[in-house]
Amino acid sequence: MATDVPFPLAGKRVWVAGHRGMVGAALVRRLAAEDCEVLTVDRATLDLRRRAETEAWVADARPDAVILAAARVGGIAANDAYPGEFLHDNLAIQTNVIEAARLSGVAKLLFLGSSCIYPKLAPQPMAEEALLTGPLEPTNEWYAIAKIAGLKLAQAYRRQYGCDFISAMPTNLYGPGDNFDLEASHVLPALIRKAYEAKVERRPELVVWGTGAPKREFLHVDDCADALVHLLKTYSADLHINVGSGQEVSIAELAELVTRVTGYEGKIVYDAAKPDGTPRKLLDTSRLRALGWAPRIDLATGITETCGWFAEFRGIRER
Ligand code: GFB
Repeated sequence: MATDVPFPLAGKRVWVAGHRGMVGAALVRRLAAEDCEVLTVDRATLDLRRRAETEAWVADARPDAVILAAARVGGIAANDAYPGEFLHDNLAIQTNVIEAARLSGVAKLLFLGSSCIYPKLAPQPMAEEALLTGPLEPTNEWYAIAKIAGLKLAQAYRRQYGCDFISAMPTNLYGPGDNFDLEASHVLPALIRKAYEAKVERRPELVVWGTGAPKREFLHVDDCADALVHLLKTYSADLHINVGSGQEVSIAELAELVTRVTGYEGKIVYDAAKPDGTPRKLLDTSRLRALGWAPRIDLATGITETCGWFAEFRGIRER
């Protein structure tokens, strides 16, 4: 069966669900270069956890395509602290949006998952086939279970109803518009904020959670949005597709990189009482590359740009 079925966006109405988030905002920026109409709706107008309201909104808005970037997300601490919300909210949002899309005859839907769907000790790099081959990382199993259910729902709707619903699994993302709340954020925004604050307040130490040994792959959100639009326009099959950069660093290397870019000269210390999470999470992106997509933003450039964005956003003056 052909997987490269063209879905031109010209003249289409494309709903970006979750347009206020880092990924959704990047998608809106990326879609501005396409000849399509981008639809968005604020959370105050529509709570995607409410089924009837979601179905009514979609029926009224009549999108041709949906990119499901709305989700309850967070870093290792937030995932661990709010398992009920991470499981419930994500199950509700994705079930409601996918079912509403089916009922309204949406021609194409792209569901977004995460690289944490794969087993904690999956062979690296992790190919799409690694799904459901072993136990999950406990700190984020609630989120991972929700995301696995979402990709399975898209698959099930393809099979039962013939809906052209596909799924993409992005690696750890970063970039402008990220969440910089130290309790809820992912590692990169946390380190950027900690480094700037430590520098401004002339603190002698910057605390990094865990041992510094875990490795993570990072992809700039603008590269991610570009890959997602590429998949929306060209890919149509059951199998979810990994979206990554191949750029993997240890948390210790990442901390060094961030302190270099921000100019923080104090000491980096490790708080081993905080969890490391999964030891490694590198995606095998051969499929995406074979579909004709490659990343453009290297990690050092992306971090420098994100630091600049954060400094401007927070009104931090460089000296
Ligand atoms: O980015 P992060 O929170 O998420 O943490 P995961 C990655 C690594 O960085 C862990 C370490 O080993 C953390 O202990 N780390 C060091 C820090 N300092 C910090 C800090 O100040 N803040 C944070 N947050 N981490 C999440 C999942 O896993 O990744 C989600 O929980 C999702 O489900 C997301 O998949 C992409 O990469 O461990």
